Amino acid sequence: MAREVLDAIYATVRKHKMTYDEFNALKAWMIGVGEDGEWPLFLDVWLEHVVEEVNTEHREGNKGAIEGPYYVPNAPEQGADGTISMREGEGGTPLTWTGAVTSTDGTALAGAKVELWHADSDGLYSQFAPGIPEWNLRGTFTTGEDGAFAIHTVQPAPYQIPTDGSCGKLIAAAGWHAWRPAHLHVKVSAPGHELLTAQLYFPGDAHNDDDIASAVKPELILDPKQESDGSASVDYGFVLDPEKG
Ligand code: MBD
Ligand code: FE
Repeated sequence: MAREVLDAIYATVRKHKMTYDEFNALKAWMIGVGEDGEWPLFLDVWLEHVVEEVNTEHREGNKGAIEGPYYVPNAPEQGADGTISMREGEGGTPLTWTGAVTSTDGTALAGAKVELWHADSDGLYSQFAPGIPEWNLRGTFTTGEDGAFAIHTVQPAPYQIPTDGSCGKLIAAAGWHAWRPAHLHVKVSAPGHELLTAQLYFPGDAHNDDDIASAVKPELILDPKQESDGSASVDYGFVLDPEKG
């Protein structure tokens, strides 16, 4: 693949007759991405969605989405019906999310893991933004005998790619915007089944149609109900593909 990537770059250089000023700006920018620690962000925002696409197109079960740069394994276990770790007075609309994990043949998957991580109501992730307790809004839920789970959390805010780093410079130079719609990240796993990495979105978000990371799919947009107490509730389950033997 390296040969083909380089050939594609040569074709672009020839087509646009890249100047030395442009070549030197490219070098400085790429060095800056490394200095800013933004290669994971760059690759996940602008490349991962195609990798996800070609690796999951065979699936009959749930649609997935990119993992992104902020997953941390082994988040605290909260059982089949539990509340994610959060601060006293955590911002955001409380959300109760119920669902079940099943196999493509409809069998309930007991003991399946639903790992959930998401931004807070400022669009920030624990373990990556300063000043947020470890594991905040990160948890592992395990389905009961009926494959069901109930998760209590809060709705996240939209996420803005940092504008002060090298990825921000690219976005500004290209005239793009820096936003991802509000989203919940999940990894859903069960023995004998393919790991599902997905994201769930909220209806009406301004960036569902133009996510900077190109990771929204219509099947992944939730349909929450507003409850009289000001909270929201949603039912959304996962269908996992059995591993091919
Ligand atoms: C995120 O929160 C995210 O999910 C992705 C894919 C890229 C940047 C930030
Ligand atoms: Fe994210």
